[in-house]
Amino acid sequence: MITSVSEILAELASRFRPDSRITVLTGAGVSAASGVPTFRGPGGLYKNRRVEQIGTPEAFGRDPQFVWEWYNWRREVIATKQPNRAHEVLARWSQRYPRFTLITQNVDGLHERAGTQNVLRFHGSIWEVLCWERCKQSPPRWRDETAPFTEIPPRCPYCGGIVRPGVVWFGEGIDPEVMKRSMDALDCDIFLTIGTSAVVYPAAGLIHEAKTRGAFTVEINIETTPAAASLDLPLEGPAEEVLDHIERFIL
Ligand code: BV8
Repeated sequence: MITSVSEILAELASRFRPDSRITVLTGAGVSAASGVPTFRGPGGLYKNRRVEQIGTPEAFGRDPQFVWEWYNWRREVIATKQPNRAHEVLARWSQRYPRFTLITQNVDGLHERAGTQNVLRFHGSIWEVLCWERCKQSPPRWRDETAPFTEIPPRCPYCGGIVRPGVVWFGEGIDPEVMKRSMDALDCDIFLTIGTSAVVYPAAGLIHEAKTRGAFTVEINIETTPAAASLDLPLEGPAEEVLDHIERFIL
C-alpha cells in the first residue's frame, strides 16, 4: 500500500486535539530560515573553531576576549533577524493548545519574539549575562540586549569584574527548574523534535525519554539525525515549510 505525504500529514494532524499534550524540542535549524547560522552546518565554525571548543567555562577562563567576540558577533547577527514561519506556527499552537510546552536549545529568543507561550530555555539566553565571579552584590543573572558591546568583555556593574553570557556551556548543568519542567513535559501525547542534530545531551536524551513514556514522536529536519531511527515519524524537509503544511491539515 502506498501512503501519500498528504495521508501522513492528515494522520498526524488528527492527533492534534484541543486537550492534546504537545511538547516540542527545537534546535538551531528552526532559526536557519531567519538567517541565524546553525552550529554544525555551513557557517557554524567561528574563526575555525567549533562550538564545543568555544562554549566552555575553560575556554572563557583562558580567553574571555575571544569568547565574547563570538557572542558579540552572534548578538549582532540575531538582533537584525526576525522570527520565520516555523516560529510563527509554533507560537500559534502554544496559544491554541493549553497543554503545549516548547523546550528550546536556542538562545536567540526568536520563539519568545514570535509570541510563543510556555517556553523552556534549556540552554539559557544570549540576551542575559551574569557576573563571572558571581559577586554577592549582583543578581543571579540579568537582561542586557546591547548588540554589540563596545567594550569586551563587558563589565559587571556591581563589582567591576567581567560578565559572562547567560547560556549553558559544555560541562555545565541545566538549570534544575528548567530540567524538571522539561522532564514533566515528556508525559505528552505528541513530541516533535525540530531542527536539531540531536547530538548534544542531555537535550537529545529528551527525545528518547518521550518515546519511552509513550508519546507519538515526530522529527522535522532537512537531514537524518541519530534520533530518526527510533522515532515514529521522521519527516524530511525545512521546518518552516513542513510546519506550515501540518497546520493546514489541522485547521
Ligand atoms: C552536561 C551554548 C553535566 C549556548 C551549547 C551523553 C553522551 C555524550 C556526551 C554527553 C552526554 N551527556 C553530557 C555530555 C557532554 C555534552 C555533550 O552533549 N557533548 C556532545 C556534543 C558529545 N553535554 C554537556 O556538556 C551538557 N552539560 O551534560 O552537564 C553536568 C551535570 C551536573 C553538573 C555539571 C555538569 C551541556 C550542553 C550545553 C551545550 N551548549 N552552546 C550557545 O552559546 O548557543 S551547544 C550547541 O549545540 C547549541 O547551543 C545548541 O543549543 C546545541 C544543539 O545544537 P543544535 O541546535 O542541534 O544545532 P546543530 O547545528 O547541531 O543542528 C542544526 C540542525 O538543524 C541540523 O540537524 C540541520 O540538518 C537542521 N536544519 C537546518 N536547517 C533546517 C534544519 N531543520 C529543519 N529546517 C531547516 N530549515
